[in-house]
Order: sequence, then C-alpha cells, then structure tokens
Amino acid sequence: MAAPTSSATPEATLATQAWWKRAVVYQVYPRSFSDANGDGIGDLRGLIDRIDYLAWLGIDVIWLSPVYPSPQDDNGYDISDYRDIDPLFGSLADFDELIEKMHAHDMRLLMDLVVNHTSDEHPWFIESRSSRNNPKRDWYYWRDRKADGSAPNNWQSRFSGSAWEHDEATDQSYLHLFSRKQPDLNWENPELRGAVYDMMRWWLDRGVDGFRMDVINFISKVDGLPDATGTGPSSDGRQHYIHGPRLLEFLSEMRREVFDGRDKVLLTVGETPQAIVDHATALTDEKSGALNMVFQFAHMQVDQIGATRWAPTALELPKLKAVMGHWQDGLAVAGWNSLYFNNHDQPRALSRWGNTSRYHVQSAKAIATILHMHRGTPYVYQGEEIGMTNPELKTVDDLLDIQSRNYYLSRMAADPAQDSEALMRIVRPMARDNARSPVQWDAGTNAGFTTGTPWMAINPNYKTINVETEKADPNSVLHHYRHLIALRHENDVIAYGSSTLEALDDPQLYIIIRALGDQRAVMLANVSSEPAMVDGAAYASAGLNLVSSNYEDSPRQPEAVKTLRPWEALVFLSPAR
Ligand code: TEU
Ligand code: CA
Repeated sequence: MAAPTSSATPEATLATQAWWKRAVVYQVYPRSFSDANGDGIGDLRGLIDRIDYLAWLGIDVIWLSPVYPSPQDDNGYDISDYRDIDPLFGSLADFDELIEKMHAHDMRLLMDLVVNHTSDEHPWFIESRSSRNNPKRDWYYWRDRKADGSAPNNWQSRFSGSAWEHDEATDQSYLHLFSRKQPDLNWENPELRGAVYDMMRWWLDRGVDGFRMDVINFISKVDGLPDATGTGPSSDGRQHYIHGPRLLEFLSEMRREVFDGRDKVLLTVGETPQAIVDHATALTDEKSGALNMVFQFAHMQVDQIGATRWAPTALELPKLKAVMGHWQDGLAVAGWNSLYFNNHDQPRALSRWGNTSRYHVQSAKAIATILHMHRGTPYVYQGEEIGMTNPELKTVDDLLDIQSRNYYLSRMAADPAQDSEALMRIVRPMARDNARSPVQWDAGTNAGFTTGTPWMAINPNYKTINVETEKADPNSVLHHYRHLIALRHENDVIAYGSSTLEALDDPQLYIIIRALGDQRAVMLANVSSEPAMVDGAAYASAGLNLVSSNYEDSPRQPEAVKTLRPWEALVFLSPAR
C-alpha cells in the first residue's frame, strides 16, 4: 500500500484537532446492557450504575442505541415518540441523571437518531395514513399500486418481502425499506425536515453531545421512485436511495439548522451502508461536509459472497487488509474514519474471525489490537471488551431479531419441505441476535445482568467471561482493551499519525506502520492459529520499544521478531509520550 500523502497531522495543529479524533466510543444496546429493575430488560438506571466502570475502562463517548418510546418491532429502531424515553428503559428524569453523571466524568453522549423512518405508531404516521388529504400525508411516501395491482415499484425491504405495504383505508401503499412497521419519512417535504431539526435541537438543549444517524445516506430517494434494475441482492432498489441526489443538500441544511453556532463541538457519525470512499469524503469533509465521520460497511462484507449477509464465507485476510487500507488512505487527508468490527447488527468479530476454542484470549486481544492501531475513532461494542462470543442460536425460536426471523420464515415459506437445521446453519453465523445476548457482568446468577428472567438467554460461558472476573485478572481481554485505549490517549502518533498497511498479500500477517513527526508505532500481528514468519527487522527503527503484547516474553524490539506465535499481536512505539 503506497504511503498515504501528507496524512500526518503537523504537530503544531494537534491542539486544534477536534476532541473526537482522540476519543474512544462505547456502544450501549440498552436492552442487553444492564437491568436495574429486574424486568429482564436493560435500562437507563442499569447504565447509570455502570458509568464508573466505563470511566475506568477509559471510555470518552457513549453511543446509546434508541431508548425512545417504541413498539419494539425492531428493538427501538421504530420510534413512536422522538421526545421521550420508553418506560421500558426509564424516564426523562433518568436520562437527565445519566447525562449529568456522564458529564461529571467528562464523558459525552451520542443519541441514536433514526429519521429515515418512524414507527407506524408514531402520531405523524397515524395522521398521515388517516386520509389522502391529511396535511401530513406527504411526510411519508404514499403511492398508488400499479394497474396490475402490484406494488408501486419492485423495491425489496431489507427485512424480506416487498418494500411497500398496502393500506386499504386510503387504497394507497406506503414505502418501508425496513419492516412494515417502519414507514419511510419523505425528506422532500420541508415541513418534515423542519420537525426533525426541531427535535434534534430539543435533545441538544437537553445536553446531548451529538448523534449517531441511522441509515442517514438513505434519506434522499431518486425522483419517481423508479423500479430497480439488475439482478442479485443489490437489485433491491438501493441504487435509487443510497447517497441519493439531495443527500448532501439535506445534511448541509441540517448542519446549518441544528449544529452551527452551538457552544460546544458536537460529534456526528452517520451510519452509511454501502457507502464508498467518495461518499464518505463528501459527507465528512471538514469544510463542506455535514458529518464528522461515517460507519462504512465494506470491511463487514469481505467474508460474504455477493455482499449479502446470508452467504457467509471464510475470511481471507488480504481482502480485509485491502478494504481497511483503502479506507485508511481514502480518508487520510479529508474526512475521518470510524473504526469498528462489532456492533448490534453484526455477529461478534471474535466468533466470526477469531479462534474461540484454542486461542480465545489471544485472538480477542489480537483483533482488538488490530482495530485500535488504525487511524480513526475506535468503537467498542458492549461486551467486546471482555471477549464475549456469539450465543447459541439453536432454532428459529432463538431468532428474536426481526431481520433474522423474517429471513428464516420467508425462506421456510418459500420451501416448507426444507430441513430447518440446514436453514439455521445459513442464518446462525450472521444473525444480528449474535450481538444481542446480555452483557456478562459477573459469574453469579444471570451473569449479574438481571435479577429477573433475561429477555434473551445469557451465554453459558459467562462463568469465565465476565467483567468482574476479568477486572481481577491483569492478563484479561478487559485489561488489554483498557491498555489499548490508554495508548491512544497518551500517544499522538496513534491518535493522529499517518497509517500504512504493509504485507498486504500475506495471508497471516497484519502489519500497520503509524508515523507522526519523529514518533512511530509499528504493529506486527499474526491473524491465524499457526505460527507466522515475519522479518521484524524490515520494520525496525531507532527507539522502538514493545508497549503491547498478548503473550508473555515477546521480543522488546521489532528487529528481534522472526516468528509470531498463533494470534500474537505486538505494538512497538518510539518514543512513548
Ligand atoms: O441498520 C441499517 C442496516 O444496514 C441494516 O440493513 C442492517 O445493518 C442489516 O443487518 C444490514 O445487513 C440500522 C440499524 O443499525 C439497525 O439495527 C436497524 O434495524 C436498521 O437501521 C433500521 O433502523
Ligand atoms: Ca429493566
């Protein structure tokens, strides 16, 4: 990989760098994080009780997945009231207490902003569907069916089936890119946009420090909503709504209406499925862009055939390195990368790419080291820091997520005679449920998650994989994450330095060089369960010393490294500051 051009931030401007370039974000999926009232579902009080733990870990920002009132059809990503807290999770008073406690710990809160769609139980939609001439009719996409009675176009929902639901009462169909209980908002309507901005300001006035914006690159659809063309999973209509014609216009308007002139530097991160580097550069350019960073998905699809979730294949490391390097270089000068391997929509990376049977701790630490040594803002998904793994998803009864469940049921409906276990073998590895088993806090009842009956089964491995046990073990995955986070906080070269990936074609080695002025960081990692040969001397330079390893007795300098043990991941730094 060619060294990126002038990506190192001159030392003089470091102090002017936005706070979030040195930050580490922790994602909380509230229903699975910590339950304080014993109903088996995580809540805000449970999160408030764990803020001290997250501060100890070194977390700067919490991205809180939705806690708004919701029918929970998509676990809160179907919002029925944007200005309240669902009683399931607590109250606005609890929320205010959470904000106050976080700010007292110098931590910031990102709310999850879901404005590509609402719940069908949101008052806006209830009004909109009430009649064709309701003032809010145009706040959503209503269209007549085609003359032959088929849907207005051939777009498919990302949760299986048509992206249109017919409403007999007004004899029109409404668009839903996700579930039929998640009607898409029509961003062409300026009144709707104004209502969204007003709501965003309301949360900022309440003390929120920014937003994670759900599928924000879907909000501008191509005029006329034309039929999708082509074949395969990408012919579901996405060509007509990903990074659509007015996206930059809408987000620039949002920036002006909501963010400009605020008395604090906010953080905005857009979730942008199928975004390419050019999209991200346009969206996150510090002068003309509207967001600070985006979640791209390219690295989450390197082990999927045809980029479809339901066709998983073994990871080929060079493919991952090529994608990560492409994004490191693509945003080296303008824009900024988010860094993640885990979230609530992805199976646990440790189960997906690590070796949980023979090298559980080593591979968990290696995967973490690789992510945190890239240039960008790292995101830690709850439980990742202790090496949590995919739970057992035995049968369709264990598929509680709408996407997984809909897919299984739609495939079974298409071929009722098929073997259910064969179908589960397809769904199991990539089901979003894999990320949603309750966080494992201790080795006690229900892993300390709840005193009630957990909404989803606790992973049986909680006896050894839990916060309390690992906090007491300095060699645990947890302490390794805490060390990686501290390395970023303490070293400009890791926070701001240029990044260059080496040995791109090697099937075992992951090598990253970071540089900033006279500072260098070198990571040598073996992403395999076999020993790997490496010419450490090729990456040596004066003053490099070992600052992180997942094995005892690793060499202190890179030139002494000839072989890496299975999953051995080493970081050398010079001079540490
Ligand atoms: O996910 C957007 C998205 O990309 C979905 O298609 C999902 O990631 C899918 O698994 C991709 O294969 C966001 C939220 O993160 C997700 O939890 C919601 O279900 C979805 O939007 C709708 O709000
Ligand atoms: Ca609860």
